[in-house]
Amino acid sequence: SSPDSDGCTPELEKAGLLNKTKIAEGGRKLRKNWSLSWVVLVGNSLVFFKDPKSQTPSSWKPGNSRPESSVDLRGAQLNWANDLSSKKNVFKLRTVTGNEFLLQSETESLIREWFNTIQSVIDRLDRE
Ligand code: I3S
Repeated sequence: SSPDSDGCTPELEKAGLLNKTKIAEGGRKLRKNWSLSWVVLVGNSLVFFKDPKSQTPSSWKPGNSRPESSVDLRGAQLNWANDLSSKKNVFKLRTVTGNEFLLQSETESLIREWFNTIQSVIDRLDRE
């Protein structure tokens, strides 16, 4: 059986580096500020960490891995959003609370995997 056969530990679905910017907070538009983010999809949440490589050596410690922010995927909406950026391979994630994020990768196959995996979590939560 799997190490999580009791279902108590949220399963890590995916992790990797993506370009990220928040574009709205509670429905209010924000100014874009793209940065590279370490993105982790675990359980019902998408969790963002600062890219370790963008930090100074002295500021980066393994125990320093406090998430920057976390997004509840229940009721969230996912849409391709190439009209919202000059960058390619961009999608928009909108939470029920009206927070909106753009996520982007130069690698099309990679961003498609992220889109599909996040969408499958949203679909699973919709069915609950
Ligand atoms: O959608 P926008 O406003 O054209 O987004 C661009 C700007 O946010 C720009 O910063 P400032 O104009 O605030 O200095 C960013 O540097 C660009 O990356 C934004 O556009 P893209 O097309 O990269 O999402």
